[in-house]
Amino acid sequence: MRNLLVLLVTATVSLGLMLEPSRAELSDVEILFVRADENGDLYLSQTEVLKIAIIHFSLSDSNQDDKLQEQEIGELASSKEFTDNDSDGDGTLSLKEVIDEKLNDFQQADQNKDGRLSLDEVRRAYSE
Ligand SMILES: [Ca+2]
Ligand SMILES: [Ca+2]
Ligand SMILES: [Ca+2]
Repeated sequence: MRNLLVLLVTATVSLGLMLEPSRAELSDVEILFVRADENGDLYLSQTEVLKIAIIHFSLSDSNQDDKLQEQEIGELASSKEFTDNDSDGDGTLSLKEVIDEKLNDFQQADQNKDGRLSLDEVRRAYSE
């Protein structure tokens, strides 16, 4: 799950107008949530999660070969998660491998199985 969230939170988070000015500090989870919740219904649908993942995939794929090499995902690659997600073992992550992982994470995080993630569910997944 952590991998999903780290992937979603880009290095340069600029939320600007989307946040209430009174809240000085938002946790990473809240920032991620607001960014991903495109229709603003306070739930993350699979589509919303995958959309962010796909956008992030193309942003990370700097040599545009439709695979993520270790050097393209930086710190993430040093973890066991990289090798776990690399299901065909070619040393890179394809978009399909990334999406499979996201869907898997999504299902695990969706504790009440209503097909969407509430902020609480995302928080819980994040803290695991
Ligand atoms: Ca939503
Ligand atoms: Ca690449
Ligand atoms: Ca749910």
